[in-house]
Amino acid sequence: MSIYKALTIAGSDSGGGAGIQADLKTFQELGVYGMSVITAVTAQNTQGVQGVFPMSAQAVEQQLASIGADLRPDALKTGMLFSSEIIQIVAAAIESYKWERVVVDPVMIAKGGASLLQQEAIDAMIEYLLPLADVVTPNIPEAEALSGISITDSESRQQAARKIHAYGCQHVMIKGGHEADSVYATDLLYDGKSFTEYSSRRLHTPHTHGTGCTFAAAITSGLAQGLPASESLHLAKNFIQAAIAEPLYIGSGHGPTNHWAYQRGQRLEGAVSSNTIIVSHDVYAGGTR
Ligand code: PXL
Repeated sequence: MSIYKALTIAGSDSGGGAGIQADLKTFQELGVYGMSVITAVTAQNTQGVQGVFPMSAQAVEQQLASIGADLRPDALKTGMLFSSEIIQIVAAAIESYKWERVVVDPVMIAKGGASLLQQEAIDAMIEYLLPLADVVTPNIPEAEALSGISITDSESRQQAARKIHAYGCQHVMIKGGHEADSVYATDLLYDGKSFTEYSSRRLHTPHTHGTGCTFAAAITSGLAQGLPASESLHLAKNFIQAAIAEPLYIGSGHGPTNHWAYQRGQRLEGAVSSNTIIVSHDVYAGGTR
């Protein structure tokens, strides 16, 4: 049996719901061996972020070198990178070790408003990291920050996707979780040629801490096992839908998603439950078919 290895380069969440912890749980659930390079330590719980402590450049570089010398990842994801210095170190490592199948989750701000990326680092992300990415997964505020386009409707979302794609990545997935639509959450994929929408029933719950990290980690797990990007995105959409549908109800604030839910659902039902059914369809530029 081949052991597929996935690497997360991200921040630690002491509360266990987001960041490195969410990524490693997701990798484990989806059958890939998880490795981590920690860029920052956050002190946080379900109530919010109480502290952010970036690692030194040397500490990040050394972790990357240790992985690079011995444990080639089959895919990797980046999450909280904090500064343009760390972004440049990470991009240089990806290039020099020729790591492939790169998912960039352009993490900027935590739910409560704590900054996880310095403002000037957005330019570094565009210049150094996005050209190396197979898949970039901004939410709507992140897509606006990366593209400079205010997203108000499906046309402006498509424009933003085109602009981000032009920075050099292969696939842009603009996530719809922050959208006003109360019935569906619709993500928009652009691969440089066509648009595809991935819709799922919107789940109304405050327990969505770590959703973005978990989604990107699930994509990375698919890519690590050799699935194409489109199938990895389907897998990730089902994984996150299950994780949100069955919250754990721990902590007094915004609780984490349930990383066990997808595999438990598969075992119990042998198929995706109605919560995890997703609809994907191609979109004609300028409107939905
Ligand atoms: O969900 C974004 C995110 C990423 N990484 C870390 C975080 C958070 C959100 O709180 O704490 C470490």
